[in-house]
Amino acid sequence: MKLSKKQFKQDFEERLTSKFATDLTKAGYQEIYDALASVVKHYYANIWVSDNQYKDETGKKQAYYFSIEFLPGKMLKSNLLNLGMLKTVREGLEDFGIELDEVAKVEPDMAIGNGGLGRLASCFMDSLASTGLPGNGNGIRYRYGLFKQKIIDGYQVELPDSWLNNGNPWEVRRADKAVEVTFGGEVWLEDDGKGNLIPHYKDQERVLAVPYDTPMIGYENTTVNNMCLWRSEVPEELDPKFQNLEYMRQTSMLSAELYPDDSNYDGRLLRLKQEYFFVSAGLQRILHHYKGTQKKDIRRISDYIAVHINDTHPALCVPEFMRLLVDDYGVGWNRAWDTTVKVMSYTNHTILSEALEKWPEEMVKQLLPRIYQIIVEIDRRRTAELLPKIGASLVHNTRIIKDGQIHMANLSIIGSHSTNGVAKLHSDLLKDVELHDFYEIYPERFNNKTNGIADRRWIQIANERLSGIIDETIGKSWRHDLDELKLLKNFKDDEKTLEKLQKAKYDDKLRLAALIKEKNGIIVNPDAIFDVQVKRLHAYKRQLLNALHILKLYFDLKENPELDRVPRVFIFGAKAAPSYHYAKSIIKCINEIANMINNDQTVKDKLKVVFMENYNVSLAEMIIPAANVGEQISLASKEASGTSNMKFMLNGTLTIGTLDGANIEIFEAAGDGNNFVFGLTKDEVYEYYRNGNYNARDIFEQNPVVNRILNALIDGTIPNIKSEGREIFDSLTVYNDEYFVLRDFNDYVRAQADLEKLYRDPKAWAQASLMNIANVGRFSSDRTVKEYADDIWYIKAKKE
Ligand code: 7GP
Repeated sequence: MKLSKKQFKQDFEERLTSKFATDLTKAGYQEIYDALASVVKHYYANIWVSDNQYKDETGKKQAYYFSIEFLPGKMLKSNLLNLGMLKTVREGLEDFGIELDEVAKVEPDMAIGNGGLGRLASCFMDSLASTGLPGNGNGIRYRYGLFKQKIIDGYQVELPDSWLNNGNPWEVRRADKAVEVTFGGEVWLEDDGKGNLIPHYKDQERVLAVPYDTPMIGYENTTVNNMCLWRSEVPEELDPKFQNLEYMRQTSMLSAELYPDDSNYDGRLLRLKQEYFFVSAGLQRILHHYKGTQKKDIRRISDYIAVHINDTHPALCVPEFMRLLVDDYGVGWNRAWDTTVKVMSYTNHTILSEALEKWPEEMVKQLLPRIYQIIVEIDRRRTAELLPKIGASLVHNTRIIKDGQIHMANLSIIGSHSTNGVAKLHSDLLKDVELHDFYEIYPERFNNKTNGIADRRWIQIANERLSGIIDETIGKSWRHDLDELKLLKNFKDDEKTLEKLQKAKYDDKLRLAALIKEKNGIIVNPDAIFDVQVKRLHAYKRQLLNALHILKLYFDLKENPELDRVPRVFIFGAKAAPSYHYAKSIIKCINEIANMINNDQTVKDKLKVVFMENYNVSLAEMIIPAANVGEQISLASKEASGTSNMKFMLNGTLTIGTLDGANIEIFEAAGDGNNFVFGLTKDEVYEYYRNGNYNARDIFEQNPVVNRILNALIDGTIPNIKSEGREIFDSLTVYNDEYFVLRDFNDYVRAQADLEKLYRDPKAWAQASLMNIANVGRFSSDRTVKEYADDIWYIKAKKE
């Protein structure tokens, strides 16, 4: 959008005064931020309106991405960038003596998601809009986002994230579009005399679902999609039975908290309620809109609408869509089923069995009686149809209702036309192992969609310096098409370009070093290798392997302080799930190891360890550009894809990693020698599973280095980790090291040494870094969403 600096300054000043009855001399940052956001909203509002009109008039097919989590981070700069006014606004504010980056700090991180799955959903939102694809989000507007992490005495402490306290300037509350979602009560079917079974209800609990729309603005185009988030409220006219405080409390709880504590029955029930709540509200709105604006035959809806089930949390889309079609819109069962399967598609994001959702039949029956009936009917019909064709064992293994549980992945696969994994290796594992029985029955439904990242946020916003250098070197076309970065390959031997890249990295390291000093009070050496592991804390991601290697380096230096070592700064960022005890013990150990090492004068600045608290999207934007090395060291087969690996690659960071998830595709794309690969392969891991012959205790006893390090966990060498050190020691030596940390240790040490060797040759390192950037194109989520659009959703991009 064309906007002059003069116009902007005028609009901004006026808005500041009209909104807050103040002026530039007195306004605080919160007021400045709100006024600025409000001006920006004014700029995009018309584009949003026209794009909605365009969508309604053309009636083109749209996709709806149902996700119980989104992790957008801050939106101010990304909206400005996408509207093409970042520079103008920055300069306009500068004229007033205001720093845009200071204003941006006021915005809370929108964190209504936990990690990879939620962040991917937000990358997709950005990419859908930026590629002109009509694709919208549907989720929950949690009052409290992901907890804020504090580190106190080395322990993780969780604080509530009340991100809405100062309002949210980007959202629009659409009270007119509220719908009702119902729970519990009784349902029975009565024949209407024409042979149709009509459901009748009694004593249902009604909840009002109010949508809040947030625009998803495309990058320098005219597409604005919608992320619709639902808030639960008490309906105005309430049955007397529900006019009590407990009901009010429960209703507001529904959209209060991201992932309620699921260690007790009430917490689990609440989670199931949340799942149905946003599914039902979202589908109702889609259908109202379809009937209202398009006036088309409901039986042709699959030509106009695609609904995506992001992991199994929205799996109730399948029976709810059936309910709406059959009960509310009078479509016959067979036609409705055919339509549902065409409309729905499903992505699996993990093979870890604890994440495969199942709900007790009884719970579903009581909370969602009609949905339960429909699931039973889907299961019954399918079983009757398939038994004669494929035999009892395959049918049994793939049933939706089994052992008193409703299996949500089974429901998702059966009720949709597409099931995909998120990287090649992961999709193969789904076909060959985890979901093999389904693959036998529905081979055509299985496909791969390797993840990607919204490159605009992860380089144009996070790393303006590097972006500028790339512009100078190859022009700006890469900003619209990340594949264009391949032009950088022509500069692999160009000393000037390599120097500039090195300088940019160094400056980003200085920026991070300053932040580390401010937040952690630790002074780090910017010439050191910045070696970063940032992601959720989980045993399979093996932060522990990283920590054990740090201990090795430390003991080496203690023994020989003059050792010729490239200085290292190890940086961690990780939240542990509040009830995940073992993960919290690892955080405590890392922090105590950091304390011990950072305060030991003998290692000087050759080794530092920094745990940055409250890792989130904004912190990632500071840390990732400054990384020389990114750690992607999960046990092969466990990380479905990973996406930080792609963000690092984009920022010229070299990866040290296992042959897991998307690492494999990254190593392939970057080319041999440009990253550091180690560890067991997926096949070797499965070989151990088959033979049951892994023995971690042997390694502990026979490898003196491992022995020394593990003993340090329990012999008082590392202060203040008496119970945590013991817990971790036992997990490795008594409980046989579930994630093969000790098995991969030696090869990890070897890869770390290779890495250090390459770092001593700055030119070779810079070339490898350049090759990572140059080959990152295919990891743009623009590519990923285009594949979803072409192969799964059958939606088409708007032509500008
Ligand atoms: C994550 C996977 O662990 C990660 O490998 C992947 O990159 C990401 O999804 C996006 O596909 N999974 C989750 O965040 C998650 O919550 C459980 O999975 C359902």
